[in-house]
Amino acid sequence: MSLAFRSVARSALSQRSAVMGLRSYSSKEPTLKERFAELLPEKQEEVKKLKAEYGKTVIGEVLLEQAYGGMRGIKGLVWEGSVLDPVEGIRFRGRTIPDIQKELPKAEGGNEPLPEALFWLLLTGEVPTAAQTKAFSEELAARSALPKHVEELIDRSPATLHPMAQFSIAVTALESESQFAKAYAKGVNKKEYWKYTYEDSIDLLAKLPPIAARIYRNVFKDGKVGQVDPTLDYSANLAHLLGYGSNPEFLELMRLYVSIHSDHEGGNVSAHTTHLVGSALSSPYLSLAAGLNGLAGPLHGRANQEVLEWLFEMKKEIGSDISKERIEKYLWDTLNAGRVVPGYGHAVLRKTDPRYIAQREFAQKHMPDYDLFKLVSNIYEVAPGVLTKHGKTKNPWPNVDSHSGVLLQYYGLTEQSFYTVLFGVARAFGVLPQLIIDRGLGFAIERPKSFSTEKYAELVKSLAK
Ligand code: CMX
Repeated sequence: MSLAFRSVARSALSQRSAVMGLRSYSSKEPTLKERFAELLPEKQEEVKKLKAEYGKTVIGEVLLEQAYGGMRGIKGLVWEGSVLDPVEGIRFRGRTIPDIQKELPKAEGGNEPLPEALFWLLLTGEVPTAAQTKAFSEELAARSALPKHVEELIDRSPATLHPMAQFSIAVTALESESQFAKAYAKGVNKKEYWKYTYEDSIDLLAKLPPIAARIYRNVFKDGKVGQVDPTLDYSANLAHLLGYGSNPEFLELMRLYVSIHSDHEGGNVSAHTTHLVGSALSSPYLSLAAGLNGLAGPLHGRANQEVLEWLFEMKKEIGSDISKERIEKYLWDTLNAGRVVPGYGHAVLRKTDPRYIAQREFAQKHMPDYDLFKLVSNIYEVAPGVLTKHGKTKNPWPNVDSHSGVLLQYYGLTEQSFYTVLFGVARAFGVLPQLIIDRGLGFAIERPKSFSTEKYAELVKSLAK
């Protein structure tokens, strides 16, 4: 961390202490990197002890159908930031979405959590103070400049290239900036890996809004992108760069959106891919780019785009008749055509996704009469019954992607092929803390065992005897 930034952070801390009449923390309250460094030895010890005492304890069994079924439910990953309960949904370091809405620092006059504070929580398990959060926002703004070659690469991408492909290319090209790759090439001691992973991760997080906005402005608008404002929080800067910064409600939406899309434990495609690629000691840039390529799939993050396309097709077909009977027929048409209902179902969840609920509550507060919201609400009343009757999906309830696009449409961000990029910016808040932890705890390169069908057949027959 640069000395210049340290002094900005410290001065923000002293201002807060002066305002609140508290003792001065200016030389005491640690920065995120300092706090993580303080906590790491204890965590390393905890993991070492756990492995020594229970390393040979059996933690699960694997059925043949799981090997052929996307490894669903097999325990084999370590992920510190969040755990997903099938019924209750996500908890970030033990906290539900309403908990983080209550406990995490907010922007002045705002109600939604600041994702910067969530990043801190995911990395350390601790809620930062308002001053620490502010200092972290300033640090991110200070690190946001893009190298010229990355700007040029985005500018040269054809408008017909999907925004997610452009996003992945730009993040990959940031590899030129990797402090981890440079330190590794110089033969740095492995105990120091996490420090370079940290620096790359914070730089990368900082650069995502200008990258996302450049893609958006190039593909859909006039190609002009504003400057990051060091006085604004991360989500406000993201909104400003995209061109929607003048609406305070949209700023709040971005804070909520980035927070709830950040982390969803380790087994989902984008999180697992980032973690897997990082395990080969690829830099955070290459690791996140790999994760983004997975997020771009229609069964994962791109479902937020698919939902809108499906809603528009439905509107074209059913016109103004958004009665439950008409919606039910359209749902059956989708299913009978051998398609999935986008935004419904989940590999782990077995109830309505609390991320859906949080967005629904936001809509009820800010856009109760919006026609697209009414349509989505009516679908919510009908689709679980239809999917249950259809009898295939294990979870007939809506997931996060079912609602996010409607909120963006309301505020005028109508280009749905961009929506997964916003998800990608948010996902970085979940997967980068884990990459830093992975290197801090010295996790091994991932290499599970695979067999051919012939070999599995031999194995199960011999076990069945
Ligand atoms: N509509 C129709 N059929 C569905 C369905 C849906 N929404 N969800 C699951 N099914 C089907 C599956 O395709 C599968 O069919 P086959 O047996 O013919 O292969 C069957 O039901 C069983 O699937 P499952 O065990 O319930 O679900 P999976 O864990 O395999 O898949 C998911 C989970 C999310 C990919 C799936 O529910 C789906 O395709 N949903 C629609 C796409 C979507 O919304 N994705 C976003 C998820 C959240 C995110 O990652 O962002």
